[in-house]
Amino acid sequence: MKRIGFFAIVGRPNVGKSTLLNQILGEKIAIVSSKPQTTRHRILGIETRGEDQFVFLDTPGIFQAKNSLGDYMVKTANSAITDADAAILVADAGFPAGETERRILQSLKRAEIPAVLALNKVDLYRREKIAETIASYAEIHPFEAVVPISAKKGKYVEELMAECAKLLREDDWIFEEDMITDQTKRTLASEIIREKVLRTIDREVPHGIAVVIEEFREEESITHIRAEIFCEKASHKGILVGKNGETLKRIGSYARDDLEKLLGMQVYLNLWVKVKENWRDSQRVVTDFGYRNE
Ligand SMILES: Nc1nc2c(ncn2[C@@H]2O[C@H](COP(=O)(O)OP(=O)(O)O)[C@@H](O)[C@H]2O)c(=O)[nH]1
Ligand SMILES: [Mg+2]
Repeated sequence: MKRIGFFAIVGRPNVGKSTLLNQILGEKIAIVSSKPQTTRHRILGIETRGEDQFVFLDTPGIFQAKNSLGDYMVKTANSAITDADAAILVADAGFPAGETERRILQSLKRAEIPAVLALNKVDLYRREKIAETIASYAEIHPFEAVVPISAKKGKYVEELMAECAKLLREDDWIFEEDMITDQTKRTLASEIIREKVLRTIDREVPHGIAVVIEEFREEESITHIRAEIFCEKASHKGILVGKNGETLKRIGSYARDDLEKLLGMQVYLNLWVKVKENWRDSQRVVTDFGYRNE
């Protein structure tokens, strides 16, 4: 008998939700950086094992939105919760539940969605500290299970999967057995480029970045990609391009490595930097850049 389950991966920004999803799938489909609010879209990851199909929804973290882009991200995260059969709350194993976690747990309770708690980054803390965190969470919510993990090191992720398997329901699968995501190559490409900007550049610049793929042309042994990187200020453009174009070159070759892995062929990558003043405040531009709720 086939089984399926939809799992929303929720939690505050930067706790390791996207890292966990990539680790489960053994493929990189969600970008990861040390900056909060890296994930903007809802990302679907599919893992099919034997008779079981797990569908994961990686979400932008839940936070206080300050502009139109933030509104889109928080809406996306909230709608993933209501679409799911169960939730995986990812939280830092070194801290007790905060305001954000409590709010998420309230909405899970309201929607009557069972939750598994994944206490992440156990590689950073002592056993006693982790035990304290487990106890503090157990007090505030009836979790189906609490699993300390290290998403980055791939530790105890199988234990977490075993707990998720208990929450599957008997039903037909929705996706083909070999499908791992619903994202197009184009979207994955623009996300990879955005990840490299996030990882290359410090300060406030990366938060105001959007990447738009202008051309994506696959030939037999090479893919041509032309992308525009939008930033919010002329001064940001200067930082992105760098002296003699060096920073942009670095971003480009870093991105090309991953793109070639993703596409399994040579990539010709052409990057341009453009300024669109304060685009995150404009509902219209945010939508144009592909951030729209159905
Ligand atoms: N030490 C440690 N760092 C982790 C772990 N999992 C994720 N991280 C790091 O935490 C940061 C945020 O990860 P990300 O997956 O983008 O978090 P998200 O915003 O919740 O999706 C990145 O720098 C990751 O490398 C872990 O198990 N241990
Ligand atoms: Mg993320």
